[in-house]
Amino acid sequence: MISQRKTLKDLINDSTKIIRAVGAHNALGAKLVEINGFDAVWASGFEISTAYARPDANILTMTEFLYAASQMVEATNLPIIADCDTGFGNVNNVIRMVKDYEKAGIAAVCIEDKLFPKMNSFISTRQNLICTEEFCNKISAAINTRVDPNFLVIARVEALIAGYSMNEALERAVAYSESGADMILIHSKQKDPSEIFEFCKKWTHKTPIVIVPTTYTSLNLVQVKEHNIKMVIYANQALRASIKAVNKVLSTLNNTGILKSIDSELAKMDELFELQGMNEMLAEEKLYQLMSIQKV
Ligand code: SPV
Ligand code: MG
Repeated sequence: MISQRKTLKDLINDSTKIIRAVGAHNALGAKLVEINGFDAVWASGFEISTAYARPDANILTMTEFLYAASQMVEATNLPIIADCDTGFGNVNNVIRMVKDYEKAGIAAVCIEDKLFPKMNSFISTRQNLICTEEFCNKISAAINTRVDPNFLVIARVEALIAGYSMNEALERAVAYSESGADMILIHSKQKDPSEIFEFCKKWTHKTPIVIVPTTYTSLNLVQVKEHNIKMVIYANQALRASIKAVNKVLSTLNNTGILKSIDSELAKMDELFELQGMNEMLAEEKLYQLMSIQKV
């Protein structure tokens, strides 16, 4: 757990590296992110909410989000970056959150400057921000509460999502950075990356930038590098891919009534045993059987 945090810190300190994180909602999702060679897992509030079939609007509790993120810590060696929405309330909730997420072995938490209860950034209603001072207090509280300095606090700026000016976004990012945030996540819902690029060009602070290019999908890694962006989060593509795949298979099966018609669309059982760690379990079982035979 400590080394998962160290891994993330080392990646941030490596100036040649762009960190690529992928969203997940459970241990299996995190494992698939790892197997496919990405650097970190984003314990996405949107994904976890969707997995409970509940809106991404602080309907789930911190305990449910933390449980999902903790399963990911156990399942992979990758650093887990936990989407903690607004910090689940005010400064008092942030303090509890940091204590619990740090104890669970999470590498980083991300909090956003919206009013609690938050609303997903792609819904056009209720995108209200809290005032800069109050959010700075939340960041200070998070920084002062952490025990391990490698446990990172990411401050997410929602000003562009909420329709505020570029200046407001920059001023907020400066204030959050000066309150001790380790990274600044600047979010945008535009279809092209121009406002993100503008933000990055105007960003003169050393605090590294994180983006979530859900809507500006043409973005490539050369542009990311050119704009000095340190981390890219592909927040929900894995879950969206799986929903599409499951719907396709179930609709074919419903139409044909023959399992053979969907065979080629399915992962092999062996692949699932591998993901479960079945072979390691059987090897261990055998070892302990041998030990007890040797004792008699
Ligand atoms: C999430 O994945 O929960 C995020 C990213 O916060 S977004 O849905 O783009 O707001
Ligand atoms: Mg979220």
